[in-house]
Amino acid sequence: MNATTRRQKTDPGVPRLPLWAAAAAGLVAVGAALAAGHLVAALIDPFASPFLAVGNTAIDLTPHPVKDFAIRTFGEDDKLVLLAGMAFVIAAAAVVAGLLSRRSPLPGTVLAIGLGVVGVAAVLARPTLDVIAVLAPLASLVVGVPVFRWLHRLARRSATAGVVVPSPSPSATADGEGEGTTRSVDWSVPGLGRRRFLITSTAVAAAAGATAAAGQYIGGRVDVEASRRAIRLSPDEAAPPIPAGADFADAGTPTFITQNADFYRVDTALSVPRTRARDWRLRVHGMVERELVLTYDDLLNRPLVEKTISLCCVSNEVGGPYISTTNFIGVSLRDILAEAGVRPGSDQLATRSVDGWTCGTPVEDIMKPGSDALLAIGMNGEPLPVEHGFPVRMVVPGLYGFVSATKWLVDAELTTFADFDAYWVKRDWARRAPIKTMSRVDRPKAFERVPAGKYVAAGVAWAQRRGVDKVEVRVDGGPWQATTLSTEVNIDTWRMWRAELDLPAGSHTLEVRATDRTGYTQTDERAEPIPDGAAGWHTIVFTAQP
Ligand SMILES: Nc1nc2c(c(=O)[nH]1)N[C@H]1C(S)=C(S)[C@@H](COP(=O)(O)O)O[C@H]1N2
Ligand SMILES: [Mo]
Repeated sequence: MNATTRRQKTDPGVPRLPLWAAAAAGLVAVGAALAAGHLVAALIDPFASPFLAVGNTAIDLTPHPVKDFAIRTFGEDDKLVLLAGMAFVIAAAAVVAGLLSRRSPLPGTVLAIGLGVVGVAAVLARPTLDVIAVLAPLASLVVGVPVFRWLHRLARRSATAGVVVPSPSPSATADGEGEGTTRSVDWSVPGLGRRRFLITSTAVAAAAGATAAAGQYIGGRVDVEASRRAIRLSPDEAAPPIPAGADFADAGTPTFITQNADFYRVDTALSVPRTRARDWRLRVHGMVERELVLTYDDLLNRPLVEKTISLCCVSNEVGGPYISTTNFIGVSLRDILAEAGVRPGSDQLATRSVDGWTCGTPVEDIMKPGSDALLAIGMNGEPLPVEHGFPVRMVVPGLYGFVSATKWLVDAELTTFADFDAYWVKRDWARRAPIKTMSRVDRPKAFERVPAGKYVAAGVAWAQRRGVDKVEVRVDGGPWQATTLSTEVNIDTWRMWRAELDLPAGSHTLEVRATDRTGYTQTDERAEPIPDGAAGWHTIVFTAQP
């Protein structure tokens, strides 16, 4: 602090910072704060990064219609959109705070402290973070506030550089010599202060970038891919080979087995949890005769079975894409619960992932003979892809993913539906959600133009645990006509259909409905995905051209 800054404080004519400098000071300081927090988080727990913690809390607090909209609109990019949106909001707040601080650094300081407090609260609110994780947002605070004030001071000098400063002797300002020059040294050369501010803020921004990158690198150093690559899975009981004619991919349906890279993904994880197989433990506890703690090797030492299963998401709209089919490799969850000994009265298995997501599954769906409920460790011969739950996830055929398919599984507690509400149940989704019998048109696509005359329409249907017995279509509300079904693989997978249509030129409507093996036929009564799955006939409007 020199005579200059002291005088500016008392001088009512203190010049205001240029807009760009005020905005830059706010932006760079907030960037430095987030970067510092990200690096410290990497050393403790990557999930403690203030940016991620705030994002995760935002996801948890988002009202479900908005979340639903995000999943529907952005699909698998929903998280990217959220992160980008958060970055935008934080940057905008930083710029606004900077602009409000053109005279005094107070508004920016208040914002920096406010952001730090939000970060601390977000970290404390994460169920799976240790208290020590608050060091990360605290690091943001400790860096953000002083950096802002420092940049502000520099910017103020640069602001003063271009204005006429009252000085005891005008010549002193001009030549920088003699009595009274100490207070004009910073702006004796117009533009020097501004250049210094530019250089400093650019350097701080670069350092922040490097710090954030270091945090990203260190946080990702748990080499989960190496852990995956080291694992070889050979099931003791392989799934029967997929028969010829199991799909009509040449007519426009998906392939029967979904490639791992194409398998739909739905979860609340902003950054994918990374647990090495050797670090993985599952605790089975609660209403059991004896607690179990299982390691990955324990699973490998059990009989490994392979089951072909179609998994689908309750947030799928009628006609939506969130269903995929894979050969899951895993161990029988029924056997594990039997070993732990489920105590009478327990009707819910509450499971939790390493990032704190929770799920509740009816015990009876797991314990039914032949339930095929799995602790899955593989998909299509490979260890689970990290985004699909590596090292271990749950799969229960016949139930939507949100009540059965916990990824990155670490905890399983036998409890009751009366005593525990899982993540989505707290957000108004159903406690119990068996998959509804459903069918979808894949060809033609909505509003497609197709040649008039003979035309092959095709799609998929599913009714896990029951099996698909019949799929019918109708054109323009006419009579329902039978379709040809693909070879059935098992009752827990989708089944493809194809139908030869004769289309006059013009605009048409195509509707589809499936009948499952209990004899139930889908009705036209529509239901929204919330609370327990969409219902109704998938309807396509398209045009046949002569
Ligand atoms: N840990 C965790 N597991 C989860 C979820 C989640 O958000 N977190 N989402 C569930 C939902 S809603 C579905 S539909 C399935 C999707 O599994 P997939 O992403 O492998 O297709 O995972 C389930 N398991
Ligand atoms: Mo889901």
